[in-house]
Amino acid sequence: MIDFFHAPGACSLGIHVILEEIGVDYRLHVLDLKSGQQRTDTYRSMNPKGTVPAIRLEQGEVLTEFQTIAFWLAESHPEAGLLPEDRLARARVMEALDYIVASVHMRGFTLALVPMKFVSDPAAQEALRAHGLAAATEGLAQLSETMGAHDWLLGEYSIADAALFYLTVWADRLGVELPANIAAFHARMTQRPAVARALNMAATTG
Ligand SMILES: N[C@@H](CCC(=O)N[C@@H](CS)C(=O)NCC(=O)O)C(=O)O
Repeated sequence: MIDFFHAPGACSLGIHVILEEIGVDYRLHVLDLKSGQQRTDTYRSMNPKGTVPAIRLEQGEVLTEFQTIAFWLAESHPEAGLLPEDRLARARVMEALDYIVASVHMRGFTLALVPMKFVSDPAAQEALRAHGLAAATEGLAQLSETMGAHDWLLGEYSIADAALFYLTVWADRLGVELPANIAAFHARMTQRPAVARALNMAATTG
């Protein structure tokens, strides 16, 4: 069975959605990031980066990094249809995933949510927060262009939608207004049984 390391309110929500979508058996390990459980020796002996998401496979191999975990899960469960078969379409999914995680999350939302991790001066924190919010807003506008009139980011539902979903949850938390098509996407996502299960578990484990 897969062990899944997750924290309420973190980007690991996207991996939680993917695990529920593919319907695989997994053990949920909930970490409290505020109290620093990700930095304990026990956790770091498994994932030295001290981050979530992480998964430990049945054979003991540990996978970290959102894009890698999402790809591995989708690739291992082709019947779930979370990665297209066409090579260019698969590349487009990876392109979107990388933009969401490496750019919009790490260079936008992270700065807006936790500026205190980077600078101690309160005025500098405010400046960083504003910069992060602007980058997050710009990223969501780019993703809105990509989605256009489709129901899902790239037309067909994929692992990129699970990643976009956690951004929309963070936008809501920060009061960032979503472009209309992304707001409709967020509502559509919450109607999916897999997403509802992940959100319910987050509510009961938070
Ligand atoms: N590049 C990593 C980023 C993961 C990441 O930033 N995770 C955050 C939660 S959203 C985390 O674990 N933060 C804990 C910490 O920084 O102490 C990935 O793609 O998985």
